[in-house]
Amino acid sequence: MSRLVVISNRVSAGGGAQGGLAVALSAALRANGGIWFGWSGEVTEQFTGHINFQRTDGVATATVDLEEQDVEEYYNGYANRTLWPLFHYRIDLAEYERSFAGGYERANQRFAETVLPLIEPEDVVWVQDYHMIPLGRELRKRGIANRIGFFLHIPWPPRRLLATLPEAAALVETLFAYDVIGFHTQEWLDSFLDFVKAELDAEIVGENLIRWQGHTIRLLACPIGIDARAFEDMARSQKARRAYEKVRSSLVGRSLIVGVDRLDYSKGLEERFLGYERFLEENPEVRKSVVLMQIAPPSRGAVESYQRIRSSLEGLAGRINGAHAGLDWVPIRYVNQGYPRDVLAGVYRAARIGLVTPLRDGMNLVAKEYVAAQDPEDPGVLILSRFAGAASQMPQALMVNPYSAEEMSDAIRRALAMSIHERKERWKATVQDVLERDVMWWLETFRDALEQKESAPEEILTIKA
Ligand code: GDG
Repeated sequence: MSRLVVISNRVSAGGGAQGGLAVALSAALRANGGIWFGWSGEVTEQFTGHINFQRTDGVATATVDLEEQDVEEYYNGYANRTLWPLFHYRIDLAEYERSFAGGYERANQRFAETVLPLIEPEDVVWVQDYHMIPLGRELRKRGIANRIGFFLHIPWPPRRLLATLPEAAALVETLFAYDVIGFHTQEWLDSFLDFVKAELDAEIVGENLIRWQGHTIRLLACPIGIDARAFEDMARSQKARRAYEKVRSSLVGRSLIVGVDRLDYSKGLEERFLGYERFLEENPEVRKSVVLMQIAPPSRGAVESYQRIRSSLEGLAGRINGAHAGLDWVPIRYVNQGYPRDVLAGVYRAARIGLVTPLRDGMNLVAKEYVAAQDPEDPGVLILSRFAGAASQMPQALMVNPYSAEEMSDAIRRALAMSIHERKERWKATVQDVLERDVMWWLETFRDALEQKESAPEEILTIKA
């Protein structure tokens, strides 16, 4: 198998506290050699392209520092204030600034320039996510003829929303430099195709196959998974059990509803609190028998919309607790910090309900982690937003529209009343897919597509005819 060169904004190889993606990519890099390249997260006065090489747990990494202006315009700017809100359907929050677009282009040119000497002729190159859409094009301009793939971890927006971005067509066209473009779901892939058909001069030459200036590009719907077996084991570990016991004893017999999300407006936290408030109001007889624990470690604090959501949530949690709490019960435990993964696993297992209600999410790994952490003899119920990519793989979850407080309230009531038989049936169907399509499945599926050279589209059409 060819060596793999992974390129992503941040590099997180090695260490015990990694998420599933880092575990899988590290495993692939360890097995076949290769290198993981990206931004160090550090700022330098003047960009020099100096590469910091490291080897962590057998994985080679190469990182580069960026200038303050790059970080402002590329990372805090175009990536997090333009593309992230736009791709999550929030054009009300998206900021369109030429300086952001310019900084994004410049940073991607710098990444391409820096990684170039590390790529060997037989390598396959895999670029990750929205920070680096034009990177493939920049590598091609510099003569790289290797197979290059791109995977988008966030949704692809509907074309009429995307069209609000001034340079949308030019940006999307840069994706044609790749050999394979991966999305989590068919829905995101279809939205991409929609835009291409309406706005760009490319031919659709087969199912999920595009031809542009003599080059064939394969589109792939390939949902990311978690390191499911390891997560299951983690949920039974001693540290997880300690967390489980601690949480359970603090509940004094009440049922726990858990939410775990980066503090981000796409995760629907305000709507979730309002849905829970509705449940409290509509169900006076059972309301004191539940507690909502929302774990929400802050993220992207340099961006104003993230500061706003933080204070708005604090206000909401305060208001709901103020209105409903009693001497011995507080309805929401709002925790603004992160925990180690094994502690999270124990908390998931202690929760009767996993409340995963993003307004829009490429996939959502918390839904899968919650399911993997459950006790097979007494599994909890997953309440899942129909707008998360994960919904397409988890039809046995209780599906809700996160914009509807009433639907959320109904789902909580239904989950609390659900018989053990129904809980087990639903959980079994859901966990099976979580285990089968885990993160290694995702990696291998994408990689197979990337390694496989397309036949010329003319041949494909002939065969079909
Ligand atoms: C993007 C896409 C897509 C959360 N709090 C803590 C903690 N976490 C971990 C969770 C989970 C991860 O962070 C979050 O993953 P999500 O998938 O939910 O969301 P994003 O961060 O927005 O990720 C998303 C993903 O990329 C992969 O393609 O699914 O749609 O938006 O693993 O457990 N981890 C620890 N402590 C915490 O307090 N250790």
